[in-house]
Amino acid sequence: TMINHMLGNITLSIIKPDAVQKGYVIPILYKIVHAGFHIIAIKMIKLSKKSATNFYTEHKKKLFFESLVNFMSSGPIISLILEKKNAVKDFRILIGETNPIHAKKGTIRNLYATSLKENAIHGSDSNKNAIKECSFYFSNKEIFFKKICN
Ligand code: RTP
Ligand code: MG
Repeated sequence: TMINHMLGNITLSIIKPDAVQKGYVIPILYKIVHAGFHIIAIKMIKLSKKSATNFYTEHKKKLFFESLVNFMSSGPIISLILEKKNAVKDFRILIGETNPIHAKKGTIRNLYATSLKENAIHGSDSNKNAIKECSFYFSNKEIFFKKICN
């Protein structure tokens, strides 16, 4: 399918409930676009506990899992598919370390995150997971690839 052809050039991002609630959506989107990422899909949704559990299933054995699921389902989020060469790697550089204490100056987590849990933004951690996560939030009809005619 189309999305599989984009392997290496797309990533899935989520502006998390803390950042949405604090009014950081526009400043964060501005930084993302300014860094050269193309928004090819976007939606505002509130995850149920069940969908948050499914999305973070790889972490289900971790001690912080329940707290993570509660947080991610606590309010609206913005889900995004971003297109750029080397999207996954470059985006994780743009957002910074998971714990904002360790996030480099000027990164999104340095600017907008408040704690390890309320860390403002998500970015896929591998090209394979990016494809999986994009399909979790978006159907083919909701994705508008830049490189390819729609
Ligand atoms: P994300 O998946 O949200 O982009 O974050 P990440 O790759 O940088 O970090 P990951 O290890 O995948 O963890 C997912 C989210 O779980 C929360 N977390 N809490 N020890 C803790 O309390 C702890 N560790 C991680 C964070 O919100 C992290 O973003
Ligand atoms: Mg992760």
